[in-house]
Amino acid sequence: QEPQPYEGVPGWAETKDQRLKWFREARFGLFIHWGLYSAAGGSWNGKVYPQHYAEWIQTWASVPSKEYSETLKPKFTAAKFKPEEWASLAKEAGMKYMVITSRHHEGFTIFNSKTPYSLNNTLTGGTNVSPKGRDLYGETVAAFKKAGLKTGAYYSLIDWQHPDSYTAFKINPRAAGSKPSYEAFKNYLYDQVKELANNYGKMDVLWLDYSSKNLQGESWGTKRILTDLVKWQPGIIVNNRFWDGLENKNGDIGTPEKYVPPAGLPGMDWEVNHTMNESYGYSDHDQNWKSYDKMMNVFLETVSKGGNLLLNIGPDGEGQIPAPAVKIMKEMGAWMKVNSEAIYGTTASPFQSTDWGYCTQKPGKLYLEIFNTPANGTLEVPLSSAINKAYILGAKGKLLTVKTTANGKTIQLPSDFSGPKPMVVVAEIKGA
Ligand code: FUL
Repeated sequence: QEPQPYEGVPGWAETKDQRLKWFREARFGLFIHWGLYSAAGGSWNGKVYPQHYAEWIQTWASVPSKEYSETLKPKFTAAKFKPEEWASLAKEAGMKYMVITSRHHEGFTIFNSKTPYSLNNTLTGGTNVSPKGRDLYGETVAAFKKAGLKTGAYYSLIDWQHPDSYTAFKINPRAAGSKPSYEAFKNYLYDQVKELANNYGKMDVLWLDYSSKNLQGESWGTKRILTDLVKWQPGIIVNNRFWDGLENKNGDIGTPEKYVPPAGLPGMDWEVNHTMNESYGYSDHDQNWKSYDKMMNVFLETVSKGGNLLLNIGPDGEGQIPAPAVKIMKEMGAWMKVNSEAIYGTTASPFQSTDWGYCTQKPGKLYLEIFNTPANGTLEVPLSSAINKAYILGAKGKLLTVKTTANGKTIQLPSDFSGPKPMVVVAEIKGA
C-alpha cells in the first residue's frame, strides 16, 4: 500500500473509525453541483458543448473569467431556490448526507468569502456569486441540517480565475514574464477552507477536488489544511482528492467517479459519485437520463461491494432541480421506504457475483436484491450455511420455500410480487 502522505497529522488517522462511523452506516448521499456554470446550461453564445461535464463550460468554450462572470452572474438568480425542498426530497429518497459545491473549478464561491482576493478581485469584482445579501451555500447547509442530514462542502483546489493558481493561465493569459505566486494561491485555498470550516457550524465532509501529482502533491498545501481542519472540525471526513488526483488510496474515502469499481476498493472506505444524466452541472442539452432501473443497479452494486453512493443533482441557475432527477429520486425513495433495512448499516456481499442481482448483509441476515427474476421463479443462492427462514422484505409473515441443493440453496419466489422493484428477499442464517 502507498504511504499515507497525511500520516502524523495529529487527530486524523487514529480517529478514523470514530469519524467514519456514521458514513459507514449511511450508504446514500446527495451531491449538488451548483454555480455559475448552472446558468450557462451547457452552451456558450449559442454553441452547444456536448461534453459530459457541463460545469466545465468555461474551459470548453475558452471564456476569460471576466466575460464569463459578467455574462452569467445576472443569470444565476437563484429565484426559485428552495433549499428546504431540496432537503426534503433528499430525505424522501432515503439519503443521509449532502455535499454541495461551495466553489467549483471556475473559481466563484456560493458562500460569502471574506478572503482578500475574493473581495478585491480586480478581474471580476469579487468572487461570491450568491445574489446580493445571500449565502447560498450557508442556506443549503442550514436547510439540510434542519432536516437531520449530515452536510459537507465540495471545494475545488483547481481555480480557473485566481491569478496565482496553477491552471488559470489557460483561460486568462498572464502578462508576459509575470510568474504566479504559488504561496499566495496556497494561502487563498487555506483561507477559504478555514471560512467553510468555521462559519457554518458542524461540517461533516470536506470533499476537495483535486490535487495532481504533476503539480507536486504538497505544493497545494493540503497537509497544512488537514492539520488545522481536524482541529476546527474534529469529526470531519476528507476524501482522497487532497493528494494526487482522483484515483489513489489516500484520505479517508476513495471517490470513484461515475463508475462502480468491479472489485470495490479493498482496504479503504469509498463512495461512488454518480450522475443521473451525463453531467454534474446543469445542462439544457444533456437529456440522456438514466432509467430508475439503471440507477438502482448502480446503487445496489455499489452498496453490495461495500461503498456509498453520492448521487448528483445539477440544479439550474434559478435553483430548480431537473424534473427527471426529481422523479428518479422519488422512485428511489419509494423503494427505500420499504427496503432501507437492506441498505443502512449493511456490509458487502459474501458472493462474487450472481445472475439475479446483488446482495448485502447484516449479522445473521442476507438481503438478496433481485433484478433478474429467474423464469421458473427459483432463485439459486450459492450459500452453504443453513437458511432459517426466507421472506420478502416488508412481508415477514409469508415464508418462502427454501431447499438445499448440490450448489447451495434455492428459494422459491412469489409470482405475485407487486412492491417497488427490485424485490428484496431476506434470508435469515441459522446459528448466526
Ligand atoms: C471532477 C470535476 O472535474 C468534475 O467537474 C466533477 O466535479 C467531479 C465530481 O469531479 O473531478
